[in-house]
Amino acid sequence: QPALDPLDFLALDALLDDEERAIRDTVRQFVREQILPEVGDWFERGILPREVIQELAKLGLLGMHLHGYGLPGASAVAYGLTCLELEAGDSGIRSAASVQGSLAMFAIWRWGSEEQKERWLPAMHAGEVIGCFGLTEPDAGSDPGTMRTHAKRDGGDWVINGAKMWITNGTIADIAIVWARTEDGEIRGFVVEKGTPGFSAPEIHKKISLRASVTSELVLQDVRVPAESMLPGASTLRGPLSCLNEARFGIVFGAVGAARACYEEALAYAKERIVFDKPISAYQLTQQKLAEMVLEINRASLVALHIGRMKDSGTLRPEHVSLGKMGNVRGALEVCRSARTILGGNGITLEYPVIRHMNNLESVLTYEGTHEVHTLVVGGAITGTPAFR
Ligand code: TGC
Ligand code: FAD
Repeated sequence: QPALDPLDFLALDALLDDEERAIRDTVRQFVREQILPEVGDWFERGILPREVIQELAKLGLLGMHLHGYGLPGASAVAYGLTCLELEAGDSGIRSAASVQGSLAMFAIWRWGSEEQKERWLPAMHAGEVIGCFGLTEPDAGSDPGTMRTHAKRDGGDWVINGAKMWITNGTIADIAIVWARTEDGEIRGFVVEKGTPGFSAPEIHKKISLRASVTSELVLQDVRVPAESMLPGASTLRGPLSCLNEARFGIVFGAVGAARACYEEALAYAKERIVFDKPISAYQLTQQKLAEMVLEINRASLVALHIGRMKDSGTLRPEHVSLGKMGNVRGALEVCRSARTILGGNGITLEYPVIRHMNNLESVLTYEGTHEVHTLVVGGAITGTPAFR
């Protein structure tokens, strides 16, 4: 019998096809060569160099799961594996890709006019235009239906007023998809270009999570945009929520990447660190931690892969994605926290990736629907009784 692979305990690699493995390996190599040597420093300095997004574009990863308009049309599983490998680098890198492809591009791809699609999608895929997605507001996060940002018709234009909060890529974005309520109570999406008078995107500082990611406010004061900048297909909350399904799907996979990175580090460390004359990997308590990590990573990988196959076969529902996000992000946080203890004092420095991943996952637990929101989505689905209100 060949030895068990500690990095693929259940031999899940065999569940992927050659193309999926090839995409995964390409992204994994990119992360090893171009992200891992730098990302601790970016995290410490609180920056995400714009060139990183250009590199993601060169690999064809931005909007890779969409088709038409020169987009690759990759499978959901291939996109998921890409998110997994990017997040094994840092949640901020996966965020950059998922905001561009699953939120900003998807909003235009799903709800935009032909002109909007042709104008923006190829340029966004090429990384020439960076997008952000503004749904959350200072007083409307889990309940986006209470948004205050509003758009008023004025001749052939719309005039938008309001504020968005916690918007990934806001400050570096060339266009923002801004969701606003119209006078007749609809929820509409608008493409707002950087430089439009009255529009600004100041960066949010002092974060201690997702530091290798730009997070911003969007401020809109009498921002006048032409009628053609409105996405014609979406008129209710279903518009933005449909985009969230896409990004949440990426997180189901991505969280596994963060967990795997912490487990790998903890395993290597445990085998080398000598305490009381033995490697700490030889102690039962450490082995229990490592065994629980392997269990969680394999369980989460199977859930992610199954959800990916459901998406590819057209049977995936938003409630399934909620279950996946709920379980996989919580599980990844447990893995990372446990890995941190194995590293002892070294577990709290950026010399090792573990506390960076652990802190990042606190954002991942909250954004794209909090753990509680997804719990209520699943609870509502199994009982038939919505409990949000
Ligand atoms: P509810 O009355 O249930 O629904 C309103 C309309 O939306 C439809 N809908 C969905 N459509 C598609 N996908 C889904 N998942 C949907 N959920 C609901 C629904 O059918 C209805 O459509 P229509 O046309 O009949 O009107 O809505 P509600 O007001 O009760 O709220 C439901 C709730 C709480 C689940 C939802 O609002 C929610 O998901 N809240 C969490 C908000 C959230 O996730 N925000 C994320 C912001 S973006 C972000 O965090 C990016 S992080 C990026 C990164 O860096 O990676
Ligand atoms: P709140 O909605 O105020 O929730 C506070 C607490 O109350 C949470 O624990 C929540 O689960 C709980 N709660 C709420 N309702 C209930 C209930 N019915 N029952 C029980 N508990 C409940 N948004 C965007 O639009 N675009 C982005 O690009 C984006 N990027 C982000 C990046 C980062 C780093 C972060 C941290 C956030 C980002 N967000 C973005 C915002 C994110 O989606 C919101 O923070 C999230 O949806 C939660 O909203 P909130 O912060 O207002 O919390």
